[in-house]
Amino acid sequence: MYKKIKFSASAMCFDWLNVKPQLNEIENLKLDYLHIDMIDGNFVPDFTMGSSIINSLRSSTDMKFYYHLMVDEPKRIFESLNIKKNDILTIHQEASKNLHSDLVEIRNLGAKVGIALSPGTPLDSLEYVIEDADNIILMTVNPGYKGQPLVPQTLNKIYKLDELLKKMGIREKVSISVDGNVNPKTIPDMILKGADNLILGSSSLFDKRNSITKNFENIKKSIDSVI
Ligand code: S6P
Ligand code: MG
Repeated sequence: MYKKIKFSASAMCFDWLNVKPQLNEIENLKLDYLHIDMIDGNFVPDFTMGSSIINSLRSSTDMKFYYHLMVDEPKRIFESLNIKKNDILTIHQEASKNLHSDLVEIRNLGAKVGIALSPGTPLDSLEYVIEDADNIILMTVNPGYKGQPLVPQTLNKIYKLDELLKKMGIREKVSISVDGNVNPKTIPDMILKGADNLILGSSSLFDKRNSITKNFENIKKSIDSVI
């Protein structure tokens, strides 16, 4: 955490031939979460990490895990994950047939409860579940791939969600994550609009032009420019 902003390193953006040193570097920087994207080839047309890779990451680090399930009927795979207290388990509003019941199940597993919205999904869709969440991911790109351009309309969505949570008196309880093209150019506006958990991928922390440590310094500098 830096100036009340939390940081999540997106494991999908690891250089897979160089994972251990990268993981060590991230641990040394004391980032808040390792963000674990799971994709099932159905909700979005690709695949990422399965439970064998994820659970081997789990046994290599004490970092808190922040699961982002881009998976249809996500409750099918809850049991395959080695959930620990203080992990966040986030499912997509669009992917769950019985969203509220799945959120209750996440709570019962001991994880913090997260709901993700793709760029085209309105905030209204959270109306009857928002009180049950600890975290909302506003996708700022369409789910599925790293290195995509920002969907600019999502910036206003951050502001609207921040206002809504304040109006409901639950802003302190529910954190707002942004996911996709989060980097020193986009971060200042995202923070001014209300984002407080930055999911860092190929355009920032894993930008190959610099080391992870140098990239993180640049991310912090971009935060200094606004708060
Ligand atoms: C995308 C996924 C994200 C990405 C990350 C990529 O479906 O949810 O977590 O891994 O956002 O970051 P970038 O900087 O490549 O857009
Ligand atoms: Mg993600």
